[in-house]
Amino acid sequence: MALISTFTPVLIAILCVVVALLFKNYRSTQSKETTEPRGAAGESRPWVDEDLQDDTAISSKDNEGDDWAVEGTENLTHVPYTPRRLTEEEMLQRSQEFFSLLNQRRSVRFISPDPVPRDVIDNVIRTAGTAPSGAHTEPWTFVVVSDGETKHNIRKIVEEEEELNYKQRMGNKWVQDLKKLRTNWVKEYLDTSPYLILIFKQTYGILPNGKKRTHYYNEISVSISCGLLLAALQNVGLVTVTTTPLNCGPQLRLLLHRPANEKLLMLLPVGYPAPDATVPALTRKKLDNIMVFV
Ligand code: IYR
Repeated sequence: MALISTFTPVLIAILCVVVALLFKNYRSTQSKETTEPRGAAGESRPWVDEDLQDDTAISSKDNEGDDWAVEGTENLTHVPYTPRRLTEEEMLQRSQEFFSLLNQRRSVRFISPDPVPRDVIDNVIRTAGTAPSGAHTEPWTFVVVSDGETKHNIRKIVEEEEELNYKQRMGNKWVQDLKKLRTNWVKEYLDTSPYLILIFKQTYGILPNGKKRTHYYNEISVSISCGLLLAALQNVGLVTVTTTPLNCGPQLRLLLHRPANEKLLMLLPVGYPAPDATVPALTRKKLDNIMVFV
């Protein structure tokens, strides 16, 4: 008894230290879980933002090994960047004009076969290629199709899959939600448009030495470039409709002889609107509904 009471303070002290250590350990695993994104298998992936994960995110483990290039050894110079600062009046005017221009953009499904100058197409693609990209990897390929037979083969692939999409894959609710847009699987614009632009995301790059190059955030990078492309088309008075043909990617990739690292992200038919083109009378959300100012 006497022995126990002599050692009681020591036992309590040891107990306190054990509890404190357990608590500290628990806290550090908790904070790791909230700051470090994890992959499906639970492995840590320091450069993948959970919110920006897409099917192209490659785990750090897959990214290692002899196949993959390690970059960053060469020294890239940094140069001054000093564009002229606009006056506030110029800013206001230009922001209004740019909004007005882009606010007139509509998705148009009736496209005229009238020819469009090739140089204009080259310039809008150049513009799309100015988009920012993960680690400046520029992970995009823009396939521009003007050949009639290829356009028709694209149409056959898309219509065959879209018919299945509408009838089987999309489900009643989706089809019902689209009724007001009057879309269906018949895509005449795939024949009539002077150009089809198929935008592929390169899920990884291939260097001249055959090594693979990680294309960080390739999906969001290519999506940004598509946004710039839409703005560039609007700027020259051409129309398009953003289409993401469900289940057509692999067949279109093979038809266009694109390599396996490229995945179809978007298909844009491009041209002038047909003289009898119509669009649904949609309105846009007001600023109050899309902006939260803190
Ligand atoms: N891809 C189909 C269906 C479709 C889906 C959405 I979401 C749209 O906004 C419009 C159409 C099609 O192109 O018809």
